[in-house]
Amino acid sequence: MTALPRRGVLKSLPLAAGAVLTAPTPGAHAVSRRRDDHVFPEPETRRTPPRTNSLTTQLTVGFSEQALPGVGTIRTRTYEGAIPGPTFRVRPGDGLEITHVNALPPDTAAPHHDINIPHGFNTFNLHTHGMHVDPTGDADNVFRAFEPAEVPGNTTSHRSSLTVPAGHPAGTYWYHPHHHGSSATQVLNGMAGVIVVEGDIDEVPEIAAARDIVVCVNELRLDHGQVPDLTSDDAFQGIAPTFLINGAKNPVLTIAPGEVQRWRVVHAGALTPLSLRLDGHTMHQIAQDGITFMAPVASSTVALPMGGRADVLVRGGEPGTYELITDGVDRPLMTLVVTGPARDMSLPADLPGRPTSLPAPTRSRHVAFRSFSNVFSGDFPNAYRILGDGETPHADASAGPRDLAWGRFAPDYVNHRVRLGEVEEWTVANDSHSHPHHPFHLHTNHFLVTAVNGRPLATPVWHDTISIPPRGTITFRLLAEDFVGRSMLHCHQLQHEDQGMMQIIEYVR
Ligand SMILES: [Cu+2]
Repeated sequence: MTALPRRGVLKSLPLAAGAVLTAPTPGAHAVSRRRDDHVFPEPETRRTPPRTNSLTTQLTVGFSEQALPGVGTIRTRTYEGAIPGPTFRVRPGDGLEITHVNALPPDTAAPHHDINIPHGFNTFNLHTHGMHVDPTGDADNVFRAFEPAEVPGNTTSHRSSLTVPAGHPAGTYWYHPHHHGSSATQVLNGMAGVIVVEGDIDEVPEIAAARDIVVCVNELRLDHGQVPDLTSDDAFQGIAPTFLINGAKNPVLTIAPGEVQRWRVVHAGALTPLSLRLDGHTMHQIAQDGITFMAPVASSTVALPMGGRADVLVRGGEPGTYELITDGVDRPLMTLVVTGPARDMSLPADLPGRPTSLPAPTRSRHVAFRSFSNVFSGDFPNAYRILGDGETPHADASAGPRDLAWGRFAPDYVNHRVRLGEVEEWTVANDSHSHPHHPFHLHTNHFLVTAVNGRPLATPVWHDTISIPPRGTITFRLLAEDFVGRSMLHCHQLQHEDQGMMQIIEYVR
């Protein structure tokens, strides 16, 4: 039911001397890299082959050159020479085996003595954002480092091996690098891709009939066709965001009057929250962060923090041209053209959603995201900290005044131990003096948001990422399940994360 994947890519060139970007992995779908302005671009799709239960694939990371419609030629770090990287489609119970080839040049930015000074811009790893999978070993383990070769032109190879649990929710997830010190730089280069877990929601008749469309929003910070490395706190300041949808600026999607489409909107950005509106249309949200609602929720605005996803149904209105816009960006992100013979498709009334209640909590925690401007000397003068219960005593005592170095990420300090099967209530505050946008993201388990600014929600909502209102709070219940080991919580303004706004949460039995 989906159009053949095509990409708006003219060419993909390795720029690291001798680093060869490989052809698509054997077994993956053939890819058309021919540019076609009349077809809405969609990322290449790689799915679990029929009659197997494992998707085996390769992701090569290198500098590549792409000519993007409406943007020009850019040179950035990419997965497989494309923005976004390929979409993976898997089912509950599947394995996901990825060979990562690091074809980036040697790292020149050696680690600083302070781990919270950005570094290692050619070192990456893999995070499967939102997925309920093992956070240790070769799975969704963000403590790993896939370093480049020391000799220019050589590559290194690394492996991820994940199992999607049999009961994993069907929905929309994504992957991106999560190496502390380089995650903001790499995501702003366009390193991100979508993961679709197929399952029950796809069999709802109205949804099965709808065209299934990935809408991946990448946010680049382009300066003369390149994205600067985060070598100072203001490296991206003064560079306007370039938002791409599936690698194109303002692509055109068509829909028939009365046709229902399902859009999997992924905010694969790092710095700027989205507030999405579609002219002349209501969006009927069916899932948040990969978790299906009990029934569609009609809204005129869908707010997505960096890292968040919303699955929405859109029903084509009167013939005409409409824009998908977000606050603070002059150009439309995407244009929707309603055209062609009318159809009479309907929206579902009920969905196989996850129940929005949890038992009463037996313990509580309070944490606060707090940032200050211009408190340190050097290129990184701002302090990005997480305080409250479990705060890190110090990440680096020599980084500045003890009170402001306090509360920043330390790779060996466990901030929270959370017991499987025990319901907790967390309150997360944003009491920053500066930098208003702090999306809270938890790895491995979703959480059930029950209140914002202390006001209970009529219907709690499952999230893995949520904006903490400036000077406000969110309250959620957490029931950790299935997986033990060290995992992460952090700010998904990734520049803040690279500079220390992150904690370790250990799930224990
Ligand atoms: Cu932040």
